[in-house]
Amino acid sequence: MIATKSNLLTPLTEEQVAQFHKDGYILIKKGCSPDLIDAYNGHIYDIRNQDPMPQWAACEESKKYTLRLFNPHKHDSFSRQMMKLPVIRGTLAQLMGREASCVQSMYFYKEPGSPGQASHQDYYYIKNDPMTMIAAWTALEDKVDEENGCLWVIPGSHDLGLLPHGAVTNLEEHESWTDETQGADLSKNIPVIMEKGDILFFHELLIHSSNKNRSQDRWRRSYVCHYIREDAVVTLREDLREKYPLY
Ligand SMILES: O=C(O)CCC(=O)C(=O)O
Repeated sequence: MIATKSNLLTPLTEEQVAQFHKDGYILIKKGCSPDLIDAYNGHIYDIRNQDPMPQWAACEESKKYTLRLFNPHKHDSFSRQMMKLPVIRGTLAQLMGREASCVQSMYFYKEPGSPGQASHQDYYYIKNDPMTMIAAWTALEDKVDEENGCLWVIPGSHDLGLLPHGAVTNLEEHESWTDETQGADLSKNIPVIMEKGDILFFHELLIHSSNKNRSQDRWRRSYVCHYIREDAVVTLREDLREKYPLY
């Protein structure tokens, strides 16, 4: 479905809410305008193009535009605005039955040749109570597909509960420092092909992953934020306790 101005705060139909609960995810096409995304990509580039880089974004010179930038929403007002786009706020409120708060953000550069993330469930990394977490994954490239390392999901896998996670098995494809879901039927994985401005919402127990960016020259930038219901709390991660409202 396409978000229009009139339905930004209630973008989903009842069928789509039901589809999210059945599949564990829902894709909103053109949730964010391409102009805004171009401006945001330029802004993120400028952050690390400063000399010196701001303390919160500092990294080795050679890694300036690689992999991911953690929690820009905590330090950067443009990232906070992108975190609380009306269409995101509205979708989350419909899915959670109440307003959401943001607890984590990541800007992925995922440059050509860079690895993806092995299959996992987000709840494994971010325990929250009551369990209400949903991610919003915004595509920041004209095309995000199998070649440049799109997201893959196993529809309905959020109904399996939390599965054990262990060491990553395919280091050619995936980052080594994360953990991988064990016992999942990976033959059920499907790619989520997206265009600039599309936003994928997915449940904290949905098994998802991404592969290496195998393209020659196509980046796979994306902005991913994790939200919990406004009355919920992150329980174990001290670093993600702070909640950022969407209004
Ligand atoms: O975008 C990716 O490659 C992985 C993102 C992801 O798994 C997540 O945000 O939980």
